Amino acid sequence: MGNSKSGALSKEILEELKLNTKYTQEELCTWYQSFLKECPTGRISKEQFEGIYARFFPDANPKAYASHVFRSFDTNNDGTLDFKEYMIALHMTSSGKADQKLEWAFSLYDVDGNGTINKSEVLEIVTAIFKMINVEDQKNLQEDENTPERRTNKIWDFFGKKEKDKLTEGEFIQGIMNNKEILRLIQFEPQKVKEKLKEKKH
Ligand SMILES: [Ca+2]
Ligand SMILES: [Ca+2]
Repeated sequence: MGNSKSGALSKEILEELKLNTKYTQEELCTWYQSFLKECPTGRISKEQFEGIYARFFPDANPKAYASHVFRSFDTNNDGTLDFKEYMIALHMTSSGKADQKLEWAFSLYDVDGNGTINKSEVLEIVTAIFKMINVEDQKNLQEDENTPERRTNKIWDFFGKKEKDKLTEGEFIQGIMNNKEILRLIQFEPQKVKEKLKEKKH
């Protein structure tokens, strides 16, 4: 309920972010100032968020992926990212702990948010990831993972699932812990995103 024009971060949010991210108070306040400069309303719309991705990936089509990432971080489901949601997103995609990242990955792949992942949800996210990979890099992919369908089949087989089966969060996380190949196949090089975000803010 703080006065958005004061430019100060509420103590509550500050404490929560200090608990849930690796950032210090000083860093968080600095981030908040640059956040307000970019988003004077204190909220990022889905279109703005997609715009950020579009700037980072000028040679790709990141819109679909960005919209899924946006959904997964809009935890109160109000159609915008506030500073807290944004910082959690930034922390998670860059330096979050492995188990936090896997929980986040689950919510990314659970497109309809019903608590399980089916094969068509995997295909939807993998298709969005493919739009981020430039054509030259796609040529270098292994044959059994060089289209969204093939990669989805491979992931689904790794999980030991049949066509109509579903994955629970526990199965999803355990499956990835047991097989690092799955981790490689389900993600889009978050490291690169992190570096680009850093370049932008500093
Ligand atoms: Ca929100
Ligand atoms: Ca689902």
